[in-house]
Amino acid sequence: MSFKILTGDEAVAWGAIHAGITISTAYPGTPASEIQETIASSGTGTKYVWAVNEKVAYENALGASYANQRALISMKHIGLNVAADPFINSTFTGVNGGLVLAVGDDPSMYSSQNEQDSRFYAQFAKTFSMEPSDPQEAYEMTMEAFEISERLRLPVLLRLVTRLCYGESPVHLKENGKGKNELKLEKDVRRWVVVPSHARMLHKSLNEKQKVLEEISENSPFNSMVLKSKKRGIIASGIAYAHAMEHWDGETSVLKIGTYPLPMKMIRKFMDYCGEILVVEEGEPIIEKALAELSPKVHGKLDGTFPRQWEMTPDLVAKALRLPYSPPTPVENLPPRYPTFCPGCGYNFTFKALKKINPQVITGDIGCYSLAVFPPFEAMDTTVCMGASIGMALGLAYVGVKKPVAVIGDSTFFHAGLPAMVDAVHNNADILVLIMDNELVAMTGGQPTPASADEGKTPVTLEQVLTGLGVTFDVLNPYRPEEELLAKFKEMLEKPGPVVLISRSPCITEAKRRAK
Ligand SMILES: Cc1ncc(C[n+]2csc(CCOP(=O)(O)OP(=O)(O)O)c2C)c(N)n1
Repeated sequence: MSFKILTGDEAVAWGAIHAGITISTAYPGTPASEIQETIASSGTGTKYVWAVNEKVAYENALGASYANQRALISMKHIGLNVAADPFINSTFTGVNGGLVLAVGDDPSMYSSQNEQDSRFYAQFAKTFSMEPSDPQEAYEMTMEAFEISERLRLPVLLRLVTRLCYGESPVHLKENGKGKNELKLEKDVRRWVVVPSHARMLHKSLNEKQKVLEEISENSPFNSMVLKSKKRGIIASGIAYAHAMEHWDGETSVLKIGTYPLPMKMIRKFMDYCGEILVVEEGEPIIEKALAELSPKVHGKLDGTFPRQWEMTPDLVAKALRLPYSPPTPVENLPPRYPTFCPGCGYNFTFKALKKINPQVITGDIGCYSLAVFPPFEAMDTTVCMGASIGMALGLAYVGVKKPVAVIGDSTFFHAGLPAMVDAVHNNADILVLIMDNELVAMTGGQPTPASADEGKTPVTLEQVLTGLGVTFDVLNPYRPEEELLAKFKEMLEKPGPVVLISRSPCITEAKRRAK
């Protein structure tokens, strides 16, 4: 045993390494990117792949699992919307080598477009999920998740949240992890080819597995109960359990939940024992809803004891327990300060020029350039999800809006913009696509894009892709005088049909980091 101070993300990475993974696949997204970064810098030589998007990352891992290898996939919560298709179908096919999907939820949306709760996805896909309450548990659960995955032949979802991902605590590590599985290709088309006749049988067997999932949950060491006061009990899960324990009086009964499907026998026993029950959970009232059906003595988000949205905090727990707490002090009389681009970043000049051009509508996308919505630029009308800039510009053009401008980053273009770009060409749609190319994924910490030549990779450039699509394109240097930028925008906007302008300026923050 050795001992290290680790964040939740680091603990998951080390758990996976010690569980004998052969490969880790990911697409960056806060708060989960550091799982893959930890594997990359672990010095263990574990193969890691930054895939073009979450769907491909998931499929990479599923392929490895098919060959009996253990694989970890990591992404942020909304990434699972992109990977939902293979994730859900893989609960039908099942897995061979252990497959663990670590998903970082972001309550309060510190760096996200929504605060969806990934536990729903595990429920929806009818598979097992685990929710660590601290980095030690994140490490142990990750290792156990691989065991459960191989036992059930199902992918296991590890639900993480921002506080857990970035919070640090001491973790005891097992020195020698498990060795790697033997590489084996055992073909079984009745499982792995989900044509309807096979899929019907697979759904039946997935339903039959549910009892085993429940038994594992019922007997899991990650669920535990302290029976004390008969009057009052707390049921808490994940990081919310840690918040609840900050205020534990030593008398209140406590049921800690770490696995799903919920250990209902344990819960019933606890509910029979206790009077009033407070449910403390991060995200949606999933546990609370299951209990509210059993008894009216349950309090939480459904009866207004806690807010329905935003992050659970130790203060909210203290308030619910009628203990002293310190509400946040409102900051008054300060002028609003908007987040903006780094000084010297080429985005400053491109958006200044675009604002002067004043197109009828600018559909935006997700990345550093989303900040163009704020003053002084105010040059973005929509930002919905990755890739939506081009898809929505198409919709606008189809109904007669004049030359919509879609603004999208280089990584986002590869991730989800490409299919819409294919449609743009196919439908000869009258749009301008402005690709903000800073040669990496800046928003999430500088991960590579498919155009990167790092570590012996073959760069797939924007120019290659656009040439292949046969679309008219040009490259803009945003550091040129503004008249030149304006002239280039005007020239491109006058061209009929879909046109692309690549505004290229390497990320200045990354350049500084590399220089150091
Ligand atoms: C489905 C999904 N996956 C991941 C993310 C996290 N994320 C936010 S912006 C972004 C990409 C940014 O890269 P790029 O488009 O190149 O723009 P840049 O930040 O470099 O300007 C990512 C991966 C997300 N918001 N949604």
